[in-house]
Amino acid sequence: MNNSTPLKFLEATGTPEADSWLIGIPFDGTASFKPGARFAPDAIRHASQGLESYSPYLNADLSDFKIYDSGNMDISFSSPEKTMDEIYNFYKEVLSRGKLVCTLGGEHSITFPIVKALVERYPELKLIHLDAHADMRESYGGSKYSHASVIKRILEVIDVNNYYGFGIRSGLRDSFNSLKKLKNFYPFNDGINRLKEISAMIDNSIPVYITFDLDVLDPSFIPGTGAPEPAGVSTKELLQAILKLSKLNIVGFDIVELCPPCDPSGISETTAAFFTRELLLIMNEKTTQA
Ligand SMILES: [Mn+2]
Repeated sequence: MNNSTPLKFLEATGTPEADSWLIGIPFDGTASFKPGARFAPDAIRHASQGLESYSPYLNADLSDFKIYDSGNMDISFSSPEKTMDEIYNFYKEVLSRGKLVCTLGGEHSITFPIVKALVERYPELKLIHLDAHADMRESYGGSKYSHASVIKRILEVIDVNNYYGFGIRSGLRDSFNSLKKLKNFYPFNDGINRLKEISAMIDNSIPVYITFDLDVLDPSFIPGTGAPEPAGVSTKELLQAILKLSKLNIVGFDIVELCPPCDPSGISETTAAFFTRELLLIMNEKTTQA
């Protein structure tokens, strides 16, 4: 951890003893199209200052919970393998202390080492994947840890029946053919509608992790992503679906692929901060009710 990030996410002013940790991973070392996700964690924290800590959608306030913003991980840029090891080791340690983990990426490759650490703690972990892209390439740009391979790697460490993919609308034919064989693959914008039925699909006692690639949204709502893909859902449509996650036992989530330099308007980082607030509240509320 370095301490060069004085700005915290909204009311995430807790100490390391807090139940929830918010962790920035400023990594974009495998970005295949537009780099810049390394700037996302701090951009999200900055944009959060323009939002309220209270969500009228959930009637909940971040100040009701203890959340520790641990700053950004001090990661290597020399090789993706090394970075993946650093992330895995860090999350193993944090999870051994029983923390819930909210991660601000960074590009999507960071999700693999997090899920690897999580599934060792929660073997029955279910993964909810929101994305425009399949991310099922065996390797890309010379690395099997590319952001374009993250779901391929994850399906090697979790039971494929524990994977739930929503909104995917881009990928190779082979990637779609592989995903279509899975029990819980809900592509295109209709898949986001199916997300509204998630509490009927997953029992509320089972640990759930959400990996939220912001490019699942239409680029007109969020132009600041590393690989924009047209014909996605609106912010409002996605919010309506995400609010339905509140019945689940969420043990962590990440928000990835924000590319602040790709959107000088700042709307994209505000949108990322908005969904971070909603998911933080959803994750913490369930814990409090339990
Ligand atoms: Mn994507």
